[in-house]
Amino acid sequence: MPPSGAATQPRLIDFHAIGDHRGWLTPLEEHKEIPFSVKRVYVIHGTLPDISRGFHAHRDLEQVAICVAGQCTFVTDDGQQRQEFLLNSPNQGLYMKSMIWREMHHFSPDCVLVVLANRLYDPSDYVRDYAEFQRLVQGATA
Ligand code: T46
Repeated sequence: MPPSGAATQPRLIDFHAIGDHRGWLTPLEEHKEIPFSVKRVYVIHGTLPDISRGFHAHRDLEQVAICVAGQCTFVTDDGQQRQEFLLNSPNQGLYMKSMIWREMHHFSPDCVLVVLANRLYDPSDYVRDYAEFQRLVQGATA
């Protein structure tokens, strides 16, 4: 049996890059490399020096974040455990399910972060207050 909560922990997914004499191609298909149907894609780029982003959770959203150029770090928090992930490869994606607090730090100037999501943009899905996030996750496990 996996430890309680393990299924909802963020995790890195390794993609398979196809190489030939021209370089590399990394295919991403829904329900294959990406564990959900993709409804939305957004790109974070040109992040200014010493800027951090995120600082929220989502009530009902699955996402895979892929750093296709440069690097940045993600700090994730499920209310009990904080984890840090370095994203620095187009061949790896960070998979996050709902109710994971996330912060993004240490963007390199060339960082291009592509995020695939299973739902359209909905501002009401965001939990931007950390105390409220803690209340919601603790309520869910009580
Ligand atoms: C997340 C992390 C990894 C839209 O209009 N449509 C969109 O699909 C998104 C994602 C954002 N926006 C608007 C909302 C704000 O006016 O773009 C602006 C910046 O969004 P936000 O401050 O939420 O960006 P980050 O970098 O803090 O967070 C983003 C995602 O919003 C979030 O879902 O998980 O990247």
